[in-house]
Amino acid sequence: MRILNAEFIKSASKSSEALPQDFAEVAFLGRSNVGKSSLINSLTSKKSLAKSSSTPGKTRLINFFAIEAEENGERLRFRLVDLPGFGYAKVSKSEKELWEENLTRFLYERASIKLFLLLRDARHPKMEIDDEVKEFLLGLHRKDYIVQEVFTKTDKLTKNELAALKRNKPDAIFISSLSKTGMDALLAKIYDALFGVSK
Ligand SMILES: Nc1nc2c(ncn2[C@@H]2O[C@H](COP(=O)(O)OP(=O)(O)OP(=O)(O)O)[C@@H](O)[C@H]2O)c(=O)[nH]1
Ligand SMILES: [Mg+2]
Repeated sequence: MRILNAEFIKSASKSSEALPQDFAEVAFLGRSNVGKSSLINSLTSKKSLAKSSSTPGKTRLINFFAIEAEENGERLRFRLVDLPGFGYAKVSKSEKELWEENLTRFLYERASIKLFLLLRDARHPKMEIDDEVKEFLLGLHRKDYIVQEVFTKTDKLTKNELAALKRNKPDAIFISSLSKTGMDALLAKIYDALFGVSK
């Protein structure tokens, strides 16, 4: 699959502000600073489509992007959804709780999300919070969706470290937004989850 065009549509702070569920969606989840927004930019080859920053907590809203793609001459449309990172400490407790409540409700209600990409930092593959989020996603009360782990920032690992991680996580996808690796594998996964033969 090849992405032809990508455009920002809108931001929402909660379900009630979200777009209608009229396209299949791919959601990007992960701890703050793990590289969600950067990955959206790499994947779409648009440098500043999603706002990324070295300061954690950059993305504070649910951001929707419209995608036009092509596979074997067939035109495809879907959306990418950039989400605020979890584990970001520099907001007040009440603000954090409200976010979490809004985000949790959004994830429960948003049946149009067919693929959850759970991003994990390749340098810290065993973080408990990431395992907890994975369990949460697997426990959503609906069918017909996929949870895919994606290890980010693989450019920061040595060849041997990366090989070992791949052995440990045979089902994961490994990407670097910096060196633009893993994009084809991820695009193939998105195609499969949203438009594959089983759909
Ligand atoms: N070396 C390296 N740095 C990366 C990569 N992807 C992202 N970064 C850097 O990591 C930092 C955070 O990236 P973002 O894409 O803003 O992270 P995010 O997950 O969207 O963060 P929040 O919006 O705060 O949740 C930025 O400084 C990026 O340049 C990567 O593949 N390799
Ligand atoms: Mg972000």
